[in-house]
Amino acid sequence: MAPESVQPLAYDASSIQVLEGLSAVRKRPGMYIGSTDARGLYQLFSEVVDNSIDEVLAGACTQIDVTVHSDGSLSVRDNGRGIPVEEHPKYHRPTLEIVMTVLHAGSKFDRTAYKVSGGLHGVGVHVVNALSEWLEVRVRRNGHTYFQRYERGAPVAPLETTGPAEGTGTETRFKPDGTVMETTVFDKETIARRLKELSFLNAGVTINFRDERDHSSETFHHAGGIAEFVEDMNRTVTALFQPPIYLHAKRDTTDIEVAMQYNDGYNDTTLAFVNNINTADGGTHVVGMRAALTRTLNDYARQRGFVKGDKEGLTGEDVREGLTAVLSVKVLEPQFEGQTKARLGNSEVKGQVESAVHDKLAEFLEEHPAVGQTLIGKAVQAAQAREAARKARELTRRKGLLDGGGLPGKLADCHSRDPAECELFLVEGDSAGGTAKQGRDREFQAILPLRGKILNVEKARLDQMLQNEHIRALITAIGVGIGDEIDISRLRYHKIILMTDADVDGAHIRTLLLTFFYRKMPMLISEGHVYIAQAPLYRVAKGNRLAYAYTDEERDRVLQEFGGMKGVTIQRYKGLGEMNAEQLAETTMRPGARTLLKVTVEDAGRANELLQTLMGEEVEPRRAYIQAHAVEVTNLDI
Ligand code: 0RA
Repeated sequence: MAPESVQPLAYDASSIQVLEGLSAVRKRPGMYIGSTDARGLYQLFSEVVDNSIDEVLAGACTQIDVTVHSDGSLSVRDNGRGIPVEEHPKYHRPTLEIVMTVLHAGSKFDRTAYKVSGGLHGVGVHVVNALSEWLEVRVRRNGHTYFQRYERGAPVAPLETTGPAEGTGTETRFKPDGTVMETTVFDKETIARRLKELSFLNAGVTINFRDERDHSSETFHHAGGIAEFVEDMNRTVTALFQPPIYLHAKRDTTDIEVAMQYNDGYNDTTLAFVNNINTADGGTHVVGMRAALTRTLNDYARQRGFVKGDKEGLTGEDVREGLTAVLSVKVLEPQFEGQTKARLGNSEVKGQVESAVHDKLAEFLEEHPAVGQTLIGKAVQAAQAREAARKARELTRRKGLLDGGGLPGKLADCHSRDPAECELFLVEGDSAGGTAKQGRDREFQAILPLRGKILNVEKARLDQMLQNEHIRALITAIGVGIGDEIDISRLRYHKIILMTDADVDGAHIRTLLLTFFYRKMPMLISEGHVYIAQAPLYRVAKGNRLAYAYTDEERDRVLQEFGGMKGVTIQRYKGLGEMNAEQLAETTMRPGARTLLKVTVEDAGRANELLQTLMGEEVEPRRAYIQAHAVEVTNLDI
């Protein structure tokens, strides 16, 4: 049966099933997309884009156009094969309609080998449809253009053929439904960042992004794939060799790609992806890659006499010092684990990645001895520094600093010993620290004042870090330890709250602290223990009425509520220190009254990148960045 001859919608058994499915999604959106805030909205965008990316993975699509329209809708258009419109064998309706209303196309049609499963990934475009005020799909296939419109997930008319078509492809345009979604405004930067990432991960695809709201557009295309990704990540630092090492191999059905380059810094920045999904918490693929790196470089170093036979070898930390890498694997049936489904669980993948990376890296080093020498030189230096760090740590332990034995003198601890209810405020400056101490609830709120500049951990090794008084106090107060010995079960406060001034210095300290957590205690962030306190910018009073405003817009709203400027006093807080204890408590610290922002891994990553650019050695990108972002830098909003 050709789709044109499908009868008008009738309320038969299958359409009732559709409506029930839709109302289940609309009743509990969180079950399908995690939440209905900006994150949930982003899931809707991801779902639609990932479907087009699946066509790229199938080798059937070369271009994707993403547009945020001025009416608030978003469209994704691809030149893939087009969603099938032919009658579905089971449902006796056009497959397109079934995909849009019931089925999870990715799993039921097996159009590509690599698909995603588990958690929030790949829930099906019918979920997007159910959460949209309207959705329109256009498919080009068999020389025709097909069109169908849905409202809140239900078709408003049968699939129609609207005219002839050249080529094939799918375009989905949807407007998120404000009655079920808390947020309906797409965030341009988040979308652009993901599209750029996808263009690196899928070498050769062209992704055009247009935002009609500000008439901007950008094209992402990277023929060099993840090798260019690594170059981009290293653009603000000094790379030790050019171009990045690129390895590609298959083991069984798993496809493995690695790009890596070392820089003269000390950190390991490895981004890992499974079927184009970022696995921020690592997993078996990352474990396999690390094992391969350690084994291959140790073999190489011994064979060439860089490490003598009886000497202890290079550790994993040694060979990862200054490493920037992207690992991208394609796995047939990925299992995503952990609270945020950001860790790969498939046990077979470890051995596959280890074998592939070992073989290909050994081969590469054979053929590029100069690069091999550079790598080993760097790792041997790291091993020497590790020895120095161990000595420094032993010294600190003897002083009782790392085992919680002696808490730092500056810490005003709380009474409770139940970490789940305890909060640690990291406060900028001794004076604000004093106010916070008076304003806190000492039962469960602890205060640690931090004065002056915190050490930039981007530029310091562990031994140097441990010589810094602030860093030592921070580590001791938090309780989890540092380096290889980190143990999150010893966390003393489940909320660690950054409370800094709303000025440039405050932004700087916040960026440094976020970088510290991102680099040295990343699980505190990924498990949601790090927060930013929101202090008010204004105190607005009129007669016996009083309000605090956290933004300029809020201040204007308050002024309107108060009936204008007459008799109003506005105080602008330049720092936390200008508030008294009661004010600070009631605006910023007391649960119920305050607003806390939970820091995400992405927030912290951005802080880290910003810091690298601002503090990095490469002058040119720093100058360019400061010129381009002059306003934001003074108004850092993380
Ligand atoms: C099922 C089967 C085939 C393609 C698709 C779905 C498909 C889905 C989407 C979603 C967005 N863009 C898409 N492009 C294609 C394979 C059809 C065939 O073999 O012709």
